[in-house]
Amino acid sequence: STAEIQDYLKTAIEVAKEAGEVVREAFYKEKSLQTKSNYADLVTETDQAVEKQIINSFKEKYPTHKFIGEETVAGGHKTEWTDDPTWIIDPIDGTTNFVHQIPHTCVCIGLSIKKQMVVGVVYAPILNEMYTGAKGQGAFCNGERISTSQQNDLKQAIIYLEGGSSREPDVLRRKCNIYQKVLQTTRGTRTLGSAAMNMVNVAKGSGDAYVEYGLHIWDFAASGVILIEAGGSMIDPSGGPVDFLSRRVLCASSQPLADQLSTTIPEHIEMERD
Ligand code: LIP
Repeated sequence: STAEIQDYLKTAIEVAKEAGEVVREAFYKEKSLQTKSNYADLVTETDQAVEKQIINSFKEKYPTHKFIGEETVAGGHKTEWTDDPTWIIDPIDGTTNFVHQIPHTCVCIGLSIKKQMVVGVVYAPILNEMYTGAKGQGAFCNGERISTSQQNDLKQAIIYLEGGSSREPDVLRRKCNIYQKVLQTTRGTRTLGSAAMNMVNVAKGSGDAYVEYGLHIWDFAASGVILIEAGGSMIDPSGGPVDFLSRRVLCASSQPLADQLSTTIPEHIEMERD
């Protein structure tokens, strides 16, 4: 019900604020850091501590709910996404930014029910930006309504792209081809270093589209609700409906722009599914 969703959103905002405090506190300090799949895939003690804190807060309030958390999965738990209410958590999206004191870093909390995203909160504590969205209830930044640019001409559009953390030569070669084609056909490209920050920026009309291959459900589940509630479109890069476990996403200010970008991309990289 709407009242239930309102309650979930309110709780998610409170939990994200508490988590953001911890991120802010740690931001300018020395970090204790480890690598995950390779030397470019980072995790800090703060990512792990914040994820535990977030999960514990939700467990207290909603003991039957399930969780998918970036660092829990990194710790060896397979991503299991069921119809149960599931909190999808990235304690720090933009971990590399966090490590290098680049302010585009955020806490992401999404809620799915029957595998439909219903609530999304993205809190960027260094930038002081709290983005929120709930199904059918609009998207907001710091309480103000936001909406996409509605740009529908690729030649006038700014596109966010990410290098990502894969260092496999074949993946990098394909990404460079995509980069060249996108740069060729648009007004420009940008990289914020965080999937969620790219998406909330498209949601508020700061730039027009974003495409990435190699990310995970926790990087784009929460921000996806915000983008859609702001009037944007989110699809699989090859054109069909978005698939949260496929590790790829294309977002745009409008459906025509999403379609144009999808058909412009020379090849759609297949990633190993989550
Ligand atoms: C990051 C994503 C980003 C991607 C990075 C990384 P993390 O998430 O937000 O889009 O390019 O490789 O996956 O690891 O900072 O939560």
